[in-house]
Amino acid sequence: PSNQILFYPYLSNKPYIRKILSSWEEIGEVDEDYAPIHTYQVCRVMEQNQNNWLHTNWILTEGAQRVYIELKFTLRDCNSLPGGVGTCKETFNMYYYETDEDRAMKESRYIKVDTIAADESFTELDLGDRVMKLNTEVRDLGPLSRKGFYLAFQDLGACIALVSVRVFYKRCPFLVKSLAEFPDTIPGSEASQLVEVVGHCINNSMPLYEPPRMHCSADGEWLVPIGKCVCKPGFEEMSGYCQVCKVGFYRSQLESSACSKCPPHSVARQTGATSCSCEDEYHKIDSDPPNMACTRPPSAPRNAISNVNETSVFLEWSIPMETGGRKDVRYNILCSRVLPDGRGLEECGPNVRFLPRRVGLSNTSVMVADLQSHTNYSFLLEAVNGVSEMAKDYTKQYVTLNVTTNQAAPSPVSVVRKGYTGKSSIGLSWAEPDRPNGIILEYEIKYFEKEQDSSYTIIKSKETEMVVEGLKASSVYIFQVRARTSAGYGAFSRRFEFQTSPYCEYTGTIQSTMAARCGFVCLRPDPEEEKMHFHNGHIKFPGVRTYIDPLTYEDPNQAVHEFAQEIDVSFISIERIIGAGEFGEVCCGPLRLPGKREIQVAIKTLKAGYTEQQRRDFLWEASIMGQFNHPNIIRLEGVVTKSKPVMIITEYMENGSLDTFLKKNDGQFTVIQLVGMLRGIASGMRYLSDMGYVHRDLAARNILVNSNLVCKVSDFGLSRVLEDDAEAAYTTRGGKIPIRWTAPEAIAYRKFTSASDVWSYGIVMWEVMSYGERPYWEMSNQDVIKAVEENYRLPGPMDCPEALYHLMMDCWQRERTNRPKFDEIVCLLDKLIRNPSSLKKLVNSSHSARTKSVGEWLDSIKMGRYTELFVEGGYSSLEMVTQMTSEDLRRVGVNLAGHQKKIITSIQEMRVHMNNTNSPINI
Ligand code: ACK
Repeated sequence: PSNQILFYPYLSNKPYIRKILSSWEEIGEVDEDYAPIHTYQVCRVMEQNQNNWLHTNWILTEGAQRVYIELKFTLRDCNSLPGGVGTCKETFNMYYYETDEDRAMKESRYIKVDTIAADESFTELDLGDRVMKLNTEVRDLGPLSRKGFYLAFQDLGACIALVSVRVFYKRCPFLVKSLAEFPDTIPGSEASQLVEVVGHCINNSMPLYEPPRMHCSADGEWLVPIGKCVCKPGFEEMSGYCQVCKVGFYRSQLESSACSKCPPHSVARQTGATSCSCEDEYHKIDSDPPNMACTRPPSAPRNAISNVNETSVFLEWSIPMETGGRKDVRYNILCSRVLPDGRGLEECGPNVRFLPRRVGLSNTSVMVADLQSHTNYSFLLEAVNGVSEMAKDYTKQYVTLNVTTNQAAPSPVSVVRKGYTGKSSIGLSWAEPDRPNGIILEYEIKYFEKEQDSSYTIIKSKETEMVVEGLKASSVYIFQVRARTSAGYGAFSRRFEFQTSPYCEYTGTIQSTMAARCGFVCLRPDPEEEKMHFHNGHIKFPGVRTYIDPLTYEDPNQAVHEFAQEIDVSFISIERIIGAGEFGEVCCGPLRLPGKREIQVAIKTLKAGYTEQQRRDFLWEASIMGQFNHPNIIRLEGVVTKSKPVMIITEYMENGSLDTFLKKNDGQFTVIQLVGMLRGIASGMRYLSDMGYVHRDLAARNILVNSNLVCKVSDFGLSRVLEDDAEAAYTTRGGKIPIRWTAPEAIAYRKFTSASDVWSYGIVMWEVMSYGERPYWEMSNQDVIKAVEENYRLPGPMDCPEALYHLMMDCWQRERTNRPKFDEIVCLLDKLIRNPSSLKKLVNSSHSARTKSVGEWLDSIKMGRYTELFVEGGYSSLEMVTQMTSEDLRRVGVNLAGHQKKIITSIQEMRVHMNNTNSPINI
């Protein structure tokens, strides 16, 4: 009876199942819709101290850490109970107990989940109205860690009908999102907890950047997606799956979404292509984007034109017809020089400049500079692009431009330096222009006295140095130099200002007659003559440096090495013998000093078996020559004393000694050329006299001539002059003297001075002007001495300008102080050269019976064809010819009237001339 149920808390009053479980009863009934329902009820509201437990079975958690319990129940309103029961409760308790196995436990071990109260309780009224006031309460449990648990409901005296107990847990369901699968996932135990789950990329897809992740919330919701999967290359996403690309399509990048059609000139022959391959002859480079068409090398540039400006060429062209489908077209230039005579091409060297550059040009023009002037060039113009390198079998397409550069004048000479400076001369030197643009034929030196630029002088030189002569002493001159090539003259250098040394004046007797005037002047006969040597950068100034007699050295060897460079014999090769000197053979050959250009030298040797004295005497000459440095003094290159034979090495003079040279070339030179030679000798002698050196044996045989007709004084020696010169004869006082060349005071009392050298110079002048005639002919030395003593002088040579003869005569002044100085002689000769008309007046005219043969005479009047007839007819000398009449001519065989007339006129001229010059010596 204590279990008596006062009422049925639920609806039905007709339960069809009624099971009494302790205090709780299990009741089966139907709901208002007559659907069967199952409830557990208890209603012991009338009794004290109720403690009624209802247990569930063991419930498996299935791994859930938090489970939810949803209770549906009705609860009786205590106040609505008849009589108002004091013990009536309106709540019940829910407990749980975790275990790993299905083993019931004592209630005391259960843990309370909550006290459950009803939101709405029902009354008698409700029952009568059959209104069901169903409560729903949800509680959760966790964290759970065992396999299962039990639930228990404790009733402490309420009237409850437990209609349903739903136990559940939440889970995040299997999900496919962005091609990633996420498995069915049980959330964590805490409400705020998110369980991170890494997704798995579905077939043919792969993570993009990072594996895809999702977060499973306690509520079973997938939250915070991170990363995603995308289809692999060669596949594309379609309705949530990865589909393979079709033939002709490709997909290369994860970022792109769909398969794309292959770009032009490329193909994909299979499905699933990640790229397309290029058709034949088309290419791609790595940096080309996949959607770019395959490309080809470009065709040749078009419309190429050249524009020549002196030695520069401007090349211009249009872009190729076919760029190959690329934008990276560049141009390369290949420059070749066309060798003459079909010898092919030679690549342009590194000196040719290309502006902006030679290869990889992006513009369609280039400037090619610093080419050689007047030269044929061939330019190969090639277009390339990014795939040219790959297209190995592709025949490159060029366009060729043939260009001939113009002549370009040389660039200006930049610096002019002053060298040897005299009273009337200044030595100049300069460097070749930076850009000669051809072979420099000569230099032009323009100069004028400062502030007198209305009249200027121009002289020429083949060398990069020259001595400008004929200047006023103590005067400032302005010099400018320019170079000439076959293209013409370059611009003049800037102006350089140099001053001459203090004044010199010619005081000779002919000074007044010459009236030679400095001014605008003819060109020098041979600029080589002006050549100046600046040895080791030392320039010797007259008066500053004087000649040192080697005798002042105790040890002659020391003197040699003071003034002469020792040359290792290995640098010399002897090629041939050119003559015999006093001490041994004179040879010639090349000298190759290290670091210097090879030069031809003359080698005087000392023959074997010499005495110590001979060796000393031999080297003496070198000790003297080594002190000189002048373009008209033979230059010493050095000596060989450390090996045998001992040698003296001097510059080589191609034309040998002057007397022989003149004899060989009788009548071959212009007066200006002869005067040029004389001026050179005078210039050398001026230098020697300035140095305080007296030559004592100045004669044409001791002058050497080079290939440019430059005359240089040679043969320096001891008082040996008198020993080794065959011309030297013993005088009454015992010395050996070249009588014909020597001044009377030197013969008489050995007064050798520069003034006596001037006398000898006069004799040399005579030798030169008479092409090597022997002075005083076959007269004996004694007769010569006598004649000179008696004031006889050599007559003017044939065709000798009067001015020159007057100068000779001045040199032969008895009183030596009346003779001109070498300085004055140079000044005068310069004036004569500048004013050639001053050389017109001759002491006598040509056709000399003494010097010409019949043949030469006939040749000179272009009647040489009759020579044989003349000789056969017995007219073998000009003396005989001068006797001929017109009748004689006809008899000889000259029949043409015109020829007869020409020959007769010449014979008449000859007669007149011979009457004028009947004596060899002017007395
Ligand atoms: O008259 P030549 O040909 O010139 O014969 C003599 C010969 O050697 C004996 O002296 C010639 N000779 C001397 N020195 C030189 C030189 N530096 N260059 C050329 N020939 C020279 C001279």
